[in-house]
Amino acid sequence: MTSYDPMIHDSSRGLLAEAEKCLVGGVNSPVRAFRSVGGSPPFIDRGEGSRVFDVDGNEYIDLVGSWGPLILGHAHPAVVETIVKTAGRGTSFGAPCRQELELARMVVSLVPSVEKVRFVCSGTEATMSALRLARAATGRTKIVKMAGHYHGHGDSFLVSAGSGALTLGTPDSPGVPPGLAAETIVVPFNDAAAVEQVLREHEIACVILEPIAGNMGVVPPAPGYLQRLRGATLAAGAVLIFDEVMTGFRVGPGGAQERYDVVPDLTTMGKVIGGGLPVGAYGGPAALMDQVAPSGPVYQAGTLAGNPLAMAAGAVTLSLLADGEIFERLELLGSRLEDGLKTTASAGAGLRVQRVGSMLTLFFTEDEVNNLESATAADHERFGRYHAAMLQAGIYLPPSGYEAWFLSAAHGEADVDRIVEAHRKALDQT
Ligand code: KE4
Repeated sequence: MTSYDPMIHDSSRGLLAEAEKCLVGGVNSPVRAFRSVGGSPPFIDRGEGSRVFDVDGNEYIDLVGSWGPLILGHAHPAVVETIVKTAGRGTSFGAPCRQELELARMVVSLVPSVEKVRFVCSGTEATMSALRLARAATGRTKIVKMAGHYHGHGDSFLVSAGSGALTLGTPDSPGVPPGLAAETIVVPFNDAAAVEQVLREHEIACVILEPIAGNMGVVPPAPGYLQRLRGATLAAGAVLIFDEVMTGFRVGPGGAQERYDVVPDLTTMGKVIGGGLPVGAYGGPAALMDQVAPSGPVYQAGTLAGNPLAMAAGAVTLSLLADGEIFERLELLGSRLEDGLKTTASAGAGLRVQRVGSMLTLFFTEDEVNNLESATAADHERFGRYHAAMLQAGIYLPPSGYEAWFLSAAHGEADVDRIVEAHRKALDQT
């Protein structure tokens, strides 16, 4: 047995060496290992507002925000107080509780497509469950996803585009049965004609996508693209699933579907909805959702689903977001950051910033990034060097050029100006 005493205040490097003995790769989610940018990940000791502090006492302006959930910033007083108060009455009962009803009512009132919702414990569970529901509701098995979109690690989603893109998928990870991967057809994002062709040639259960891509870097939908997918899926009897795990309550109170005024059949959610605790959700019209157990035959369950602690944290978070004022502030702050990143780059610096609200990505390319192919064509080697320089300067960026940077309500103009100053110096160094 490892005799490591967790109370020893070791350095990040010391802790990583220990962690690698008992945690796979020293982490609990691959991207945190910094493999794509190089270097060694700091162990974060605490967060406060727009800042995180590592075990070595370094302070950073945080643009990861736990990959999206912390739109209010770290340790928001109202969220912490709610968690403490709720925890004192018990953390989970495995029984109906008021808190899950309160959060459900908020989701139904804010998200246009949702009449009924089911809470789960992660975005992966939400998308897996929505997929099963779509297959059950249509009696079909084939699905369509977009190259470069990430929907969690469910087997049907860990699929690459087969040769010729419009053909059947091939596993993206060992362990995914080829027969299952073949039920997934992968097409380029922002190519409505490709989706329309697949819908003509196959019996499709659902089309699932990130309405604003965030997992190949931030890539907005082309004008009219979401509307065309809505029309084509309706005509084909296929379920349209908006995976709003990242965009839900991030780009507005009603998510991307409200921002672009396109109503999907099912919506998956996560991240912000848990206020920093583990929560996912899927929802849609009662006619569809009532096919899920115990109301219908589609089975899905979860020990900690709807636990009062996570529900209370989510409810207080959404209550602070519901009037939209925070999103107006985040739009101004996002625009200030985008302009700062762009204007400090000398002409021809070979970079591009793509943003929707408070989620943005800097790509080292001058070409528009509108799908996975163009995202991949950016200079990711340079991003690795840039990431290291920004970390050194006290700016904590996601350790991959294919991720979104997130601002929170706790960030201010001074934070943005500090980020831009560090950015200017980092460009000179890379
Ligand atoms: P989780 O199972 O990680 O809660 O959610 C999966 C998921 C589903 N859909 C979208 C659009 C998502 O962005 C995610 C998770 N996002 C990644 C980062 N982009 C989580 C970070 C990680 O994997 O460590």
